[in-house]
Amino acid sequence: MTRPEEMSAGPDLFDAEPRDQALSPGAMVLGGFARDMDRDLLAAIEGVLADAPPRHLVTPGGRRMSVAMSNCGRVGWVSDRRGYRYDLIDPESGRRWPAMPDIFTDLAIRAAAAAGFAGFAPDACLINRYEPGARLSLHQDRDERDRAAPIVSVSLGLPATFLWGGEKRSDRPRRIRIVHGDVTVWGGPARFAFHGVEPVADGAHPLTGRARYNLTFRKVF
Ligand code: MD3
Ligand code: FE
Repeated sequence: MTRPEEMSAGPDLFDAEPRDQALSPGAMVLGGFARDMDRDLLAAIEGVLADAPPRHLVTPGGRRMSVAMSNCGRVGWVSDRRGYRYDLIDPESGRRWPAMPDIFTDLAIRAAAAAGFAGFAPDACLINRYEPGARLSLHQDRDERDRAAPIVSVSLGLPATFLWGGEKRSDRPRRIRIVHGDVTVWGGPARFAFHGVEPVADGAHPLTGRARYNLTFRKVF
């Protein structure tokens, strides 16, 4: 894979860290992997959100999430006072979730393959929209029935700091800076690590304004 900035500048002489980073077995940051598709991805996100607007879900404990969420694909992740689940139907509209745009599916498959997970076939894409101050507290993603498939995460817009912990909630998390266009893949031994997102700092991104988007591709069934 070649990226324009590397073709002209060679290695990242001025970066503190390499752009592709193996974090641990099964966990990998693909720095800038989605950058050259950013406008097309954002247009596709807008299309999905026009059909299934982002909403602040309520946790089973009754707390309103600061992140606004929506979904596309065969199934979507939802939460309410009754619990968390994947549902074929958007409870807001009573209709099926919007189809997963081809540009999403293609990107997810390519990123998974680049991280060593050939044959990834996502059936769900959760779309998270963060405004400044929004955060995601430490959690595990364990509602997916397919435990072998990785999760692919695509970040667009304002930067963020991922918190990436261990198998136990009490394991002290590492902080990982993630910027526009970065893609991360979590599978194998990293699949059930605790993780979260620190409150997004205020700012404005040229393409998204005061917002960060994260797409997570999952194989649920
Ligand atoms: C998975 N979203 O929606 S995944 C989520 O920035 C979620 O909105 C993050 O966590 C976001 O459930 C992006 C980041 C992530 C980090 C570490 C992981 C996912 C992971 C470790 C294991 C499994
Ligand atoms: Fe998660």
